Amino acid sequence: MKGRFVAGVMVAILCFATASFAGILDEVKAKGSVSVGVSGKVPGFSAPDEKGVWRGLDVDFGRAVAAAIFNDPEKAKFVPVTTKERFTALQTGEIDVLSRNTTWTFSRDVQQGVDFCGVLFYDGQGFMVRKSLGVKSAKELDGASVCIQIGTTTELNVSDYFAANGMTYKPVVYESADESTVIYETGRADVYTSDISGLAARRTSLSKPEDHVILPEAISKEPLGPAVRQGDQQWSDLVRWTLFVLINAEELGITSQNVDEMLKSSNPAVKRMLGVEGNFGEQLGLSNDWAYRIIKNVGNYAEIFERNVGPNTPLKIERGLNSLWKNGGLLYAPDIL
Ligand SMILES: N[C@@H](CCC(=O)N[C@@H](CS)C(=O)NCC(=O)O)C(=O)O
Repeated sequence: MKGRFVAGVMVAILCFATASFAGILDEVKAKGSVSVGVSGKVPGFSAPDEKGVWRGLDVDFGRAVAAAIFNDPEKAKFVPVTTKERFTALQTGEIDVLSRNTTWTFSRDVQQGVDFCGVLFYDGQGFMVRKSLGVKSAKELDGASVCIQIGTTTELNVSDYFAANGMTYKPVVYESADESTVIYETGRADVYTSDISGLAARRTSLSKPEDHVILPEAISKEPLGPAVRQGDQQWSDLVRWTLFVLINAEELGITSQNVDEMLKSSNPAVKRMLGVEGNFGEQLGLSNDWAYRIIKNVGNYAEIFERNVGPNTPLKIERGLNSLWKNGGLLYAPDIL
């Protein structure tokens, strides 16, 4: 009896151990797609276009992860999640990766069971107002009504900023982007506050974008990046190194257009990245051409940036902080060595 009990316990332990070894990558491979949590309402970052095709920087990051695993960016399945529910969606396994203009903060990293995998877009919080108000600086916003999305870093930053400047404001809170547009367009709030990239995005969806101005102040740091559930190192490494591939590919001059040519490069860094030398892909649980697949299917960081948010898009965002370190920006990725 005792022997049977011990054997039963052993089987249970083995099953548990096997189950816990089947990490997210194995699950993703088994289901044949990666679930990517996005906003869905931030043009340039994540939103379906007029044909229903998902577009945006956050979307393309999800596609890069799918390309690394499946050599097929279409294997990324986009799941809209609200600001409030995004971390729960990650913890419950509803999504495998969160790629949703999400700021890396201490409490999210340490308390919420979330692991940030780097910074995809360096941003700051700003303010947008109607031009007709004649406001030129955030310091002139004393007494204003400000629309703020709940479950965001925006809430605390705005309260800190007004307090630090001895000003008051009337918060008008909302849960979804659709509500916010109505609140702001109908004049229930004087000011719209969010990440500056989010303001540029929201402005494109207003009835007369040219009637609105983004004020010059950035009142916070908003390092926006992809996140995964804490506790699966292999998965976290895969997502982190997907981001590093995008950045390093730009630095090495590898693009979706020249990547086949680059397979013949004599530069050792290029050879390692493209899997011509070494077994870096295998070490991640992927094939050795994982980075080639990312670049071929989705492009490098510059291509993704220009296509979705750059000066030739409706958002018209300059590279600025999101330039490579060599060009005076903050994009700096460790090497594949
Ligand atoms: N980066 C901030 C703010 C993110 C955020 O809330 N952005 C808003 C404004 S751009 C948004 O995604 N709205 C669209 C939506 O909820 O679908 C955070 O992580 O808390």
